[in-house]
Order: sequence, then C-alpha cells, then structure tokens
Amino acid sequence: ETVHQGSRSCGRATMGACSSAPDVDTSMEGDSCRPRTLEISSIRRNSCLGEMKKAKPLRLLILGAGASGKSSLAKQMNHMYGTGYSKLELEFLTPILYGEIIRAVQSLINLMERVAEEKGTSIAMNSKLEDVRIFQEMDSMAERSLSVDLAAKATAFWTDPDVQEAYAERMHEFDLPEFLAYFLDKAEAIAAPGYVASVGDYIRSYTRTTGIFDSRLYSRPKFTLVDVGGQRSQRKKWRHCFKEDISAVLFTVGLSGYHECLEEDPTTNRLVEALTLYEEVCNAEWSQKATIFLLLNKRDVFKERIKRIDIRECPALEKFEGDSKNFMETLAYIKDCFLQRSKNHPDVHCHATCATDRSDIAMVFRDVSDATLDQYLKENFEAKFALGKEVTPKSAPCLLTTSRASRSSRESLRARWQASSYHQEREAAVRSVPLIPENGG
Ligand SMILES: Nc1nc2c(ncn2[C@@H]2O[C@H](COP(=O)(O)OP(=O)(O)O)[C@@H](O)[C@H]2O)c(=O)[nH]1
Ligand SMILES: [Mg+2]
Repeated sequence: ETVHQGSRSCGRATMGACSSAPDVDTSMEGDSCRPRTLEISSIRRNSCLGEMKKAKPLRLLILGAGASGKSSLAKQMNHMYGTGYSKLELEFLTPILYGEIIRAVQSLINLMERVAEEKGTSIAMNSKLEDVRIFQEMDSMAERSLSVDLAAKATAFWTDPDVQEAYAERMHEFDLPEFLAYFLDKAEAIAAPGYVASVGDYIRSYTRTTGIFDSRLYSRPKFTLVDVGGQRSQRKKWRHCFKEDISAVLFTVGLSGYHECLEEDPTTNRLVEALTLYEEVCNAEWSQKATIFLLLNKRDVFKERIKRIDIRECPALEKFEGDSKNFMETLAYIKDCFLQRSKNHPDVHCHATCATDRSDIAMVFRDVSDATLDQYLKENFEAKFALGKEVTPKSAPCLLTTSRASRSSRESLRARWQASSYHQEREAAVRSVPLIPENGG
C-alpha cells in the first residue's frame, strides 16, 4: 500500500524556518517527486567523503523512552552498515527467541482471561489454553531452551479460532508484544533442533537494554552508534554519553504507545513521556551542536491502531480536530506536537519509520550522513570564506583543506555561509524530504 504523494507532509524542519517552509509540491509526478537531496549529495558526496577518511568516527546517539525502538534501530543499522551478525553470534542469540515465544504465549493467556472475564464466561473449557498454562511459570528472560512439545502446544493454542478472533479484535487495546504473531507463527520452526536465529528474528526480538552499547558503522563518513536503555532508571547513565562530541541524536518515539502507560510508571502516558523527554533533550546544552533526528517509529502499528483507538485518548493529543482515522493527518499532528517542543533547537529533521523496514532505515541513514557531512563542511568552510571564495556544491569539497578562520571573523563568516548558494540549495533539498520513503506507508 502506498501513501498518496500529495498527502505527504514536509519531512524536515529546519527550525526557525519551519513555519515558513513550503510544503511538498503536490503537483509533482513520477521521478521528479524524489527528494532532491539525493541528486545533490551524489555530486558532492564522494569527493568530500574522501576528505573525511582520516577524521575520527562521528558519534550518533540513539535516545528515547523505553521500548520506542532504539535497539531495533541500532541492530538494523549495524546489520546494514556495520559489522552485522555472524552465524556464531546468531547461534548464541537464539535463546532470545524462546523468550519471545514464552512472552507471546503469556500475553495471549492474559488477553484470553481478560476477554473471558468481560464476557462473564469461563475459559477453563478451552483445553488448548490449559495445555499452555505451564508457560506462565516460565521466565522469558532466562529460559535457554524450548521443547518441541511445548512449541507444538503454543502453536495449537495460537491457531485456535477463539484465540485468533480475540487477537484480531483486541490486539490494539492490550499492550501485546509487537511481533507476537511473527514469533508464534514460527514457534515450531524455532524450537526445532539446530535452528539458528536469522537477523530478521533478532531485530524483531526485545531485550531490555541496560548500559551503553557502542557499535561501529563502516560507512563513509564513519560513525559510532551508541544505544542506551530508555527506562527512567536507565537515563541516569545517559550523561556519560554527553561528555564527548555528538554529531547527531536519533530520538526514537514509539508512536503506537499513544494510549498506553509506561512500564515503570503506570500513571504516565507513553507519548506524554516521550514529549517531555524530547523537549529536555532538545533544550539541553550538550545537544545544541548536534543535529536532531526525530524518528516517529512503529508507524506500521500506529497506522493500524488508529483505526480502532482514537489518538485523543492520549492526554497530549486531546486537542486534535482532524480525522482521527487518517494516517497522514494524525501523523502530521503528532509531528507538530513534537516540533513545538524543539522550537529553539537549530537543526531538527523528522522521519516516520518502521525500524524493521530496510528502506526506512536507508532513508534515515542517508539523511544522517548528509546532515553530518553538512555540519562538517560548514565548520571547515568558515575558514574558506575568509579567502573570499564563492561556495557552490561543486566547489565545496575542494575547499576543505585550508586553515581555520580567526575568532573575530566568525560572525561574518557564518552570515556568508548562510547566504552561499551551497547552503541554500541544501536547505531547499532537505525541505523536500518526505516523511515516509517512496515505498513506505
Ligand atoms: N512493529 C514494529 N515494532 C517495532 C518497531 N521498532 C521496534 N519494534 C519492536 O518493539 C520492541 C521494542 O523495541 P526496542 O528496539 O527493543 O526498544 P528500546 O527499548 O527503545 O531499545 C521490539 O520487540 C521491537 O522489535 C517498529 O517500527 N515497528
Ligand atoms: Mg533497547
């Protein structure tokens, strides 16, 4: 399913210029709809990337509340641009999948019990459910194995028509694991002897992150990707990450949590927490030089969920006046709510993403690479302006290697940078980046 081009909203907000930024030209058709960023950058990328070879890796920090998709994003990027995962690693990671099956069955039992309670019926009659009761005593974080017999019972329970009906009808009301169906469909295959997790399995699995994890991306420019835990108790550790220079913050928001409360605080709505945290990050002193990428993640779940649950259930979205079943309208509204909070940050980009979708992440990565290159170029160009040279996309890369400007001339250099054709062309290009990639939706 594709999103109608004309309904896409402007993907990037250069704050300050945000309100005056023109929307995507809806009259454009076919290839000309492609964001201009791609063309421009392909001209200059290669030459200036060469210049950056010797520089040390730029740091990308992934922040966001718990379960918003930080680790999935890190895994996907590591898979696409980093060292990836060897067979040996995946073999070691396979037990995580047993945990996913256990968690899925436990959540389904809860769901069935709640549904039965509402209907005032007993579910003791369902023998398939009684067969999987044993899962309730298992620890999804600790099990190192799952018998073929138990997996078969899980499958029988999962494929039971009552369970399927309850799942289809009620899945959006309950806080069920995102990939419950994916793991239960594969339960018997996963439990079979010798099964090794695929990268796709691993990216979809959930383990609560505790600590700080660095991974290297062997892209050009080189990046160090930093993943952290998102729950309140984990955020104390974030400050260790702020000591070094940060090129970009990838701030993930779990869009689908708009009607749910936090795991660590059942009185706070997930999206409200995300908004507060986002504002804090964007207004912090350490983030002012970084580019912020606001990633409205889990767009796939969100798109289905709004058909059942009104976004106005979220206290922060109560004032929404549009069509609450319209994906682009609701998405644009949420985007605006976030951007309101980052008005004072000089450089914010926004994308709607699904962390398991390669093309989404490719689009984000492209934008991250471009923006960090710009930042790098900008710093280095300031020196060049002192020489009175005009900067164009073509001449930009060649101007990278002269000495730095004196402090006193900085202000005027900055003004000249802003006025340069290179800068303006880039600005125009980033404004046309769609919120969702071409084949998304
Ligand atoms: N459907 C869907 N699930 C997602 C998406 N991003 C993350 N998830 C799932 O949400 C769960 C929590 O994600 P995780 O990356 O561990 O969150 P973190 O706590 O922010 O690191 C995992 O099971 C992920 O597979 C997404 O865009 N769409
Ligand atoms: Mg995590």
